[in-house]
Amino acid sequence: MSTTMQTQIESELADFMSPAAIEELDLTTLSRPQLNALAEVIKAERDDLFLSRGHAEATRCEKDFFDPGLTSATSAVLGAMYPPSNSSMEARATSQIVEDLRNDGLHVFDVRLPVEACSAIIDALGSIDFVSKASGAVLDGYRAENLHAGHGATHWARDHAELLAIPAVQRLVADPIVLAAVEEYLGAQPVHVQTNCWWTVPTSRLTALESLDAQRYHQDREYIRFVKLFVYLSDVDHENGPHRFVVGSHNDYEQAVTSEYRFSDRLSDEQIERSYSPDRLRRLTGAKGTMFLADTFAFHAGLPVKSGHRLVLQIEYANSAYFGLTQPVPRTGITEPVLADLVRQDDRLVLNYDDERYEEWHETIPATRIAGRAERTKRMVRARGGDVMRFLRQRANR
Ligand SMILES: O=C(O)CCC(=O)C(=O)O
Repeated sequence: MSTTMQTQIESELADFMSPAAIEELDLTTLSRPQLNALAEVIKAERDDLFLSRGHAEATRCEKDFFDPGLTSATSAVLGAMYPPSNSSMEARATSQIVEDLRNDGLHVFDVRLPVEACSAIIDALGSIDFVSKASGAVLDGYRAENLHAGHGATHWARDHAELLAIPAVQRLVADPIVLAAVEEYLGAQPVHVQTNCWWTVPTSRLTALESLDAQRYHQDREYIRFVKLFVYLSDVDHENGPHRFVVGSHNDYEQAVTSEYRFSDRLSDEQIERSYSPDRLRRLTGAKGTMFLADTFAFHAGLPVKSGHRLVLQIEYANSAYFGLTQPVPRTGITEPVLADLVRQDDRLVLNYDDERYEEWHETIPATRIAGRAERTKRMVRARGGDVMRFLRQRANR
């Protein structure tokens, strides 16, 4: 049965891969569900199936992507479908970044985003809606009076399109060095899948909300292979909740987990400290404008904020939009030539830029959907006669 599936896949791959490259994939090592998963991705890419998370769940292949063998094979196929276009000059300029990402899963840039660009972004954030993760409250802008108004630690930009409308953000998304490094690291032309921004403040409800606020160690598994550009838009020292990252754990995460581990599970600090030596536990402090690229398949977490607050901008790239929860953004409003040119060329980078899908998303997913998630949890817990905070605390400590 699997042999038939394997032959079928191999004959499809023959359209764009050499026999030697197909042999190198060694499909014989993949189980039947994994072959199914690979066939699904090829089909999704060919048919332009975009938001296929439901699809992936329906075929139960999502969990198979936690297997590095399948991820490598699929990434190699994506690399052959969308080969990187780097020139040798770019490759030289980005080789250290790529090497750091391969070895450590992390590269901290030795230059910061210039102060003027930070200020331009921060000014624009003053009139962008943010949503409190804990309460679902919508706050009208990153402003001093809103910092603590959402009753939780973390507040997210509601609509990625609003962030992408900021010219300095557009320039970052299409920054030639970042793009060349990401493409080389992913081994395929990247898709810009997310633009995020959030601020975090101290809260007395930390323990219960740490999990929800990504402040406990976890791995991301949003896309087949992906990498995130973090930009600090506030000064971040040990008090302001620096990002924590377990260097190299994208390569050896298995040593920290048991066989019951599921990719969305949170790990305690003690679990991580038992599995990795202190020199592998990085805390990323840095002045406003600090930038780093991180493969967050590695263990990572924010540190709860003790004082002040932290403001982060994040841009995510993936080798495929397959099974991502990608929020679409419109093409209209891309004004910066460096990104507008890629839109005009219909580059794979802007696959998720689509006015029609954005309109649909905008109409059907208002803030209430995000708020709805918190409301649903509360209703569920209350219906069982439970206490919401106790439930969240238990979940966080699981
Ligand atoms: O806030 C942080 O530093 C953690 C962010 C995080 O978990 C993520 O971007 O996947």
